[in-house]
Amino acid sequence: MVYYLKVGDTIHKKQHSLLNRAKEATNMLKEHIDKDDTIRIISHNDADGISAAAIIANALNEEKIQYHISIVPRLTDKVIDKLRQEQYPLFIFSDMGSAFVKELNFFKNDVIIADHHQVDDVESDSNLIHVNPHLFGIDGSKDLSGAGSSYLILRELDKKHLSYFALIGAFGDMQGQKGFTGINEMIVQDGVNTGNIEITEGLKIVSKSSEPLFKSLAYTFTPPLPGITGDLEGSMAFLEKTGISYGIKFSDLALEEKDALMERLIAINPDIFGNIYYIPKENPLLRDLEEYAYILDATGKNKKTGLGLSIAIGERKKALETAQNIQRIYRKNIVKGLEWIKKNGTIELNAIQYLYSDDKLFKSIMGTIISIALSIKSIDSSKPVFGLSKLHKDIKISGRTTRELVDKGVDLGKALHDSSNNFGGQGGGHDIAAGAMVSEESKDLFLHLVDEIVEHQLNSN
Ligand SMILES: [Mn+2]
Repeated sequence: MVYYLKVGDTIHKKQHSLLNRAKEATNMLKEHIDKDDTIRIISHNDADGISAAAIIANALNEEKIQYHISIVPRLTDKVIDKLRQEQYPLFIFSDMGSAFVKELNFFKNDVIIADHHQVDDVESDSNLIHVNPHLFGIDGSKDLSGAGSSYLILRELDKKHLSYFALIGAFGDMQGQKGFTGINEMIVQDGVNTGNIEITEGLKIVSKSSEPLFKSLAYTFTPPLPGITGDLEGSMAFLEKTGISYGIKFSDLALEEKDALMERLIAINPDIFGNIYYIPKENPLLRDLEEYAYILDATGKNKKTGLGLSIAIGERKKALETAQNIQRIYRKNIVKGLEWIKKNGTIELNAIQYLYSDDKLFKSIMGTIISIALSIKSIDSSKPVFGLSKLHKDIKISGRTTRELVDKGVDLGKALHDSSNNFGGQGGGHDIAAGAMVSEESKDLFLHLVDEIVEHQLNSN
């Protein structure tokens, strides 16, 4: 008998398979919890990775289980070799690990990978459980974050109240800005059902009650407000024209001023009005999930992941103050980076464009500034863009493109994976956003190979 699944059923089936795989990981984790084992956690240093580690840490705290966390910028053979010497009965790799199944298969003890980056075609051994949406045909760049994957391995341990961290991770990886889809939607429902998330409609601008309005607007990087985003003077000029004092905080505006501002901003970008997801019981600075993600992002990008993590496991007051200061500096640097891009532009090859800087200031924010520059159109988006920065004797590459080019066949994760391997480097990630590292001397040849690969991706689609 032949029968056809409707689209909805297919999606449901994929989600079901993913949840089954997560269940296997839950069982493995449960065994170690029951034995009172100390658990080793390795996670990524961005907002998603910190959120992923925080979900696991909060869950283990509740179970009174000890753990040891390392937050790293990327997984390398060297990191893995070192971890392999350690005697922990269970290793959890969150928001990373999927590209290293082959290496992690060599671990004698148990391993769980909870990731959402692209996967290699490698079978996992019996003591390794690999949770990743891509394994089941679900798009991990859109529908589930690394924190989401980590949440799924804990969800059935009565941890649905931690679901909001999965969404903070999703926001950190630019997944929720236009609404949540797929398995992320189910996670939103978990948060709403447990009373940990509420949803309201409003203006999606940042720091409404902590910064003067012109900064709130200029530091609103998503959704983009061309002419205002990343441009403090542009923001002041806009407010002057609107007849609103730029030094006042949004939260102190009169109702009719808020309405006037909303109308003018919606005319620039309708996405500025939309769903706001918030944690009702949380401190005002962290209440909005998206802003929570931006604070974690700022700590991660400034090598203060310990601070980000401690906030996510409950530290407030001084920790939050420090994080806020770090965020202020971080935002200023992003504005500087955007000015640099505006002034210098990109260098075009056939199918890609790139920019290069050896300024230390930009090395940790390159990916962020090229994403924003694309969105406010200070970089033309018709070709994928690669930001290169110097890191000791290596070149770090961040690639970003648009959903339109992905639909035309572009896959940056694959392009950077294949090209960097060719030069003895490492790379990978998502179709729309990816990263790599190669040696300085291979920079030009590497760029030409990436260019050829992307050209081929576009032609063979
Ligand atoms: Mn991630």
